[in-house]
Amino acid sequence: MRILHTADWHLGRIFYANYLTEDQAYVLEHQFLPLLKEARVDAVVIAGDVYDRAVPPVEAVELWDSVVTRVASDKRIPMFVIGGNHDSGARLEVGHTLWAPSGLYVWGTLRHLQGPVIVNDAYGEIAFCPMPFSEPKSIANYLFADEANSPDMTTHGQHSYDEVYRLWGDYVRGQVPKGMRSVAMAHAFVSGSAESESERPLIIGGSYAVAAQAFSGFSYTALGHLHRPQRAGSEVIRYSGSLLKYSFDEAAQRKSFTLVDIDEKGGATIEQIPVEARRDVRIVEGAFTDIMNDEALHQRCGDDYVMVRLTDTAPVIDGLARLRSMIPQVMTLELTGRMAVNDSDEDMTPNFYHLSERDLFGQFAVAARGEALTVKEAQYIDALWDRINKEEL
Ligand SMILES: [Mn+2]
Repeated sequence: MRILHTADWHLGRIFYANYLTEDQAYVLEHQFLPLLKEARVDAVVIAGDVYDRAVPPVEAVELWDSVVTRVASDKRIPMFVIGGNHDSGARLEVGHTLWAPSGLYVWGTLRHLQGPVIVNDAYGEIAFCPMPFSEPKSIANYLFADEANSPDMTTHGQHSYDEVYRLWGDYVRGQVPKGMRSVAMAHAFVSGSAESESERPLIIGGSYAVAAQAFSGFSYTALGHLHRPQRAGSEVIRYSGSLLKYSFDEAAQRKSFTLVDIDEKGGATIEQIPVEARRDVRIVEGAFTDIMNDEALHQRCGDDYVMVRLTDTAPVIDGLARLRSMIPQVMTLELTGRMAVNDSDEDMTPNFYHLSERDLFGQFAVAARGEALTVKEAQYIDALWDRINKEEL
């Protein structure tokens, strides 16, 4: 059986005031959907964070609707989806009883978990085991709701993810008929894995790390949450990574779809298909005039989302707007040169507190353009200050 594992689509995400829905639609239309046929995918797993937030924009919901409809109705490929910490699980799974007969299985919460869904391939049966994102206390209640003597999984009154997932893993494995191949799906932070800036902590305070052992014994575990594609404690316990780069610290990452081939004996082999995004996310570093004059660089950047790090130690006036005239999608500017000066040379930082507003502005003019205000300019600024002061009163 060939499974396509993906996660963390974050549909409806905003990147520096820019909706990424069109970029997401581009990859899903031009790569994801064709790939299902080209690579002869038998099942799709999405391991959480379908949406970027609990109440996503309409365009994001429409994109989701259109993609799952085509996978289920046109291509007739079973699709297994769990909720992540960005999703509203309850909203995500609305309609699940109607969808399941079409092969679209969605578990946003723990409420309708009823053991694994079993799918056949040429060698026999494979169990797909959902573990949708949930608070550790809810998971503990779900696992031991019917038992009088539930084990104490709390440390200082807090349920620990690690302990809860260890027991949950045991519980889920116990639901898989003996000897059957199995695929677990979870949205969790496995200890030792590498984080990116665009992930949101699973809980505020407390530990949300889970030992990889919670997922041992499955033929494959499809993880979501971390945005960098990576293995987590074993070759067959993996994060597919996010659909696109969602922060500048991911600029150097290669996003991918993960193809997983499960053989007759439950062995899994992995192939990563690089994501072909419409726009890349990149960091450009250098001196302002060099960047402004580098036509080859402007060409290379095209419509990519760019962060510029300026190495200039002198201030650059209106830098962002001027850079955007050459590289349209400069999203943000970092003044690394200025920061370095301020860090290393504390004595260079004058004490401004004794200066009046007018003197301070005069010094700013000198620093910004290398010459003092002319008499006419000074008069104009004086008049402005008078007006501001009056309005404040
Ligand atoms: Mn995520």
